[in-house]
Amino acid sequence: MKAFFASLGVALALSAPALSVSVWGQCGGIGYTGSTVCDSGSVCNKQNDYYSQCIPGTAGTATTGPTTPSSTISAPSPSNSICSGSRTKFQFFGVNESGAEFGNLNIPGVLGTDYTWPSPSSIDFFMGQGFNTFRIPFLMERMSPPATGLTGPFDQTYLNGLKTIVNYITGKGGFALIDPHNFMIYNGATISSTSNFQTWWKNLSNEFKSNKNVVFDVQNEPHDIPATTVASLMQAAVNGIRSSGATSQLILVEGTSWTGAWTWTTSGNSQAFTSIKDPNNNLAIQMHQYLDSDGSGTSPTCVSPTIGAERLQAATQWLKDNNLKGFLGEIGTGSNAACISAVQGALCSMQQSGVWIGALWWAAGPWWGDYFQSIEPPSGASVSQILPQALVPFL
Ligand SMILES: *[C@@H]1O[C@H](CO)[C@@H](O)[C@H](O)[C@H]1NC(C)=O
Ligand SMILES: CC(=O)N[C@H]1CO[C@H](CO)[C@@H](O)[C@@H]1O
Repeated sequence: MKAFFASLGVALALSAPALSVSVWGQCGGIGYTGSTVCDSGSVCNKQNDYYSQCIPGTAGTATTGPTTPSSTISAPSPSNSICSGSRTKFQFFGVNESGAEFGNLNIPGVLGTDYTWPSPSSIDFFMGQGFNTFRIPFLMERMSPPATGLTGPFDQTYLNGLKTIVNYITGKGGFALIDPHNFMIYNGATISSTSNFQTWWKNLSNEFKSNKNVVFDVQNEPHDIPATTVASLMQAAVNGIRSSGATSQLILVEGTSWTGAWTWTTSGNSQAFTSIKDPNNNLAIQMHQYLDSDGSGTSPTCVSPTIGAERLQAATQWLKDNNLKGFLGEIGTGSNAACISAVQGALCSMQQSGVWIGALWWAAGPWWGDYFQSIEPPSGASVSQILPQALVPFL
């Protein structure tokens, strides 16, 4: 595999400047060295300083500016050279916005030292690209201080921090996922009381019930808990959320085994989650998928250029068979040719299937530094290539 990519890379590098660029291909941007000439019938359109793309049209018909790609490919069944055939657009497409869950060893921790909230300018950047959805991880121990527990009062300062960023997003027409990023562990112990967990969600959803653009993400990545136990906790939360009066919002439930898509049908989740019910009928199954060898998202090396679609295949079939909708809450990779193809393949297979309603990159957030999956503008590692080549084509 290594040798194959090395020689393919050389071949492309040598031949690219002599050829014109096919539609949807890159034709300019900082650091780009390939051809700037588009195939006939398409024109080179600047999206940002890092990326210009060949889009259908002739000089004068194509408009410029960062929102062009989304309006250009927003036809009901978009088709292009990256992903052919009939596709269903994602209703929700965006990024995770990390920060408030940082410093989890320091409870409650200090705002600005141990944790932070997402930057409004980052939200603006992604909305300018045409993205509409932001997942906001936070810690349950900061929201509900351990001294008074899951059924006690919320920390008003932390709750207000969450509300501020949520309102910023939804005020601009975006969707905000409220994500207790606790792996089903609260204050050092696995959550086992469905009743307390239900009360916690009933109380929290009550705070957001008047905002229809809020999405309730019941719990991030439970693991080392039987799938049936996780499904019971999720069902209790769904019932709690609806009983608070939050009846219109989308709810996302996650399974055990870090809610991995590639292990969905072997972890027990596929059996445990077929009977999940939402009294208000607006629920999807959130899964996560990384494309490195152990599926953890800790290596920038992807297994192959086709691993994305391959790892989603069984879960997609399960969603179809059970008439359920999926939501890919985390996908992330390194910025290299194999990974770009693998992400394109994953998102393409999802849109072709019609059963996935959304996808989010892991992760934006102000404190990632040089993390290889950071998509925080202006210069996170995933901004220059992944964003334009593997995400924007799926708006
Ligand atoms: C949480 O819900 C319980 C049960 O409905 C209620 O007794 C309690 O006052 C609520 N607490 C908060 C902080 O909303
Ligand atoms: C990319 C990333 O941070 N992924 C995290 C997702 O969740 C798993 C499970 O806890 C973490 O190990 C990963 O670091």
